[in-house]
Amino acid sequence: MNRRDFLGIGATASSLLGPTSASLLAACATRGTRLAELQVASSWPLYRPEFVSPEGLTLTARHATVEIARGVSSPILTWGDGPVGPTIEARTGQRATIVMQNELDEPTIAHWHGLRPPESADGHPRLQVGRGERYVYEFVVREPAGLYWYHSHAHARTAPQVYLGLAGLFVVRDDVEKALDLPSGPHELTIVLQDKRQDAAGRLAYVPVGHDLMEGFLSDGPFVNGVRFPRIEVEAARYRLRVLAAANARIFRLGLSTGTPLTLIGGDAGLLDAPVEVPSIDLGTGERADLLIDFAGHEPGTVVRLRSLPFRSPGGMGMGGGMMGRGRMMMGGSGASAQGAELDLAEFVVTRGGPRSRPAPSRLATLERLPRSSAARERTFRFDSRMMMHTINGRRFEMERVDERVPFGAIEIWRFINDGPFPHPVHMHAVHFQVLSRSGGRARVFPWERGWKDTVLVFPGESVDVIARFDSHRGMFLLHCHNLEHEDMGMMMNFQIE
Ligand SMILES: [Cu+2]
Repeated sequence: MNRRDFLGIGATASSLLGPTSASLLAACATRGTRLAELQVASSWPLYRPEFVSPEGLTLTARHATVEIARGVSSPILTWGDGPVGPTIEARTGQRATIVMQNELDEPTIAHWHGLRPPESADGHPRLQVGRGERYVYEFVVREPAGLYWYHSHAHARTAPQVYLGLAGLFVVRDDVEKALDLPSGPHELTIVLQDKRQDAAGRLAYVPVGHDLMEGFLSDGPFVNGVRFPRIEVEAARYRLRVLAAANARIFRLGLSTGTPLTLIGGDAGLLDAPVEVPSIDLGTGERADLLIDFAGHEPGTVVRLRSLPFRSPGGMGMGGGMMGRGRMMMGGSGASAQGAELDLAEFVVTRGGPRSRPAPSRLATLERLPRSSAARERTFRFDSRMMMHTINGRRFEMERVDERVPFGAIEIWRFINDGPFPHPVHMHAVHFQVLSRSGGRARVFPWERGWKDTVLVFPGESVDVIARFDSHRGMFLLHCHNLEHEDMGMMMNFQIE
């Protein structure tokens, strides 16, 4: 990254968000601690965005001010009325006709993460539109039932725009899912996990400096559906909890304060073949988990916290290779807790008895497996971060440069190698993939990586092989790190399916 870009990020953010001086930030951090206690002490209900159809939908990107905690308002960016966008709900096979109208003071574009629309509807940053302009999307939703999402893919401005609210969920339903009779209606919860910093007045503050631009922008404030540490009232019944990790840089190790295992039924791009019980699930930005959680047997008044459990993350700043353990470790008054620090995200409060829980189905979906032997070729992508540079195979993103050419219909193995000190959630547009293997580092494929995926976490020292069939559409698509600061700073490349 050159110096002009470096200043560019800070300067644009500050014009949107106010003063940036170090002393003010330090003061905010001190007062922010008290603010945080206040906000946690009187938690705010979960924000539940409205459900909308993808047919004839208009999403207007605009500035707004909304309540993000009890008595705390903040300027945000939004595609609807709230701190996350409306939830788009579609059936497999349904046609999406969506107008994205830009009323921001800067360019933007929407990308449908996990869907595989044609190039013209994929939200490549070269398609971004300026204030007062619109972009029209037309595509068929061909994906299986799953939790997908949409977010800004603005050129070098994805991080601030997503952070400030330009993200929403895209739920796809199909007959396979319907036949399973999973918890639905009020017993299906969809949530977006993020972490955010606030200034002394509680307003969202996005001012990345120094290490924020290397590790990514980490914060100590847990936000769920755009609201700080919300309270989610539940019956003593089984729930389907569908989770998107959408922080700028934080990786969540999702678990419950009760220590109850999570029943995992789906991942990024649909259901697994069978449920699996796990103590916790690691989600990097862009990854999703479909869970069953049973509150049956809990007395009214019981509080169960959804939390990110502590884990060791290499690459943390000045902590001998990452911090471990309980509690928060503040980094230089910046209002951040380290990657891997424990963080309470939301609380479920059991308010009354509920219907008797049915057991989880023993079989879910039938998944086609792509064997390693089916691949026509392998390609290697090395992700590295050093000297304020984030690169893939030594290069930063260039808007029009085609870095790889893949024949239409080919099956290929793509190997993602992390040579640097920070984790990278690697995301592919245009395809779903299966994770074949992971060597180095954690050296295994996890249960939540056994279905179709579009994003995979690659920790330092790891090499992860994924396999995909490139048969959605011809055109130019993106491979990138979904750490939003890494992405904005160029850890992204184009591949052409031809
Ligand atoms: Cu990255």
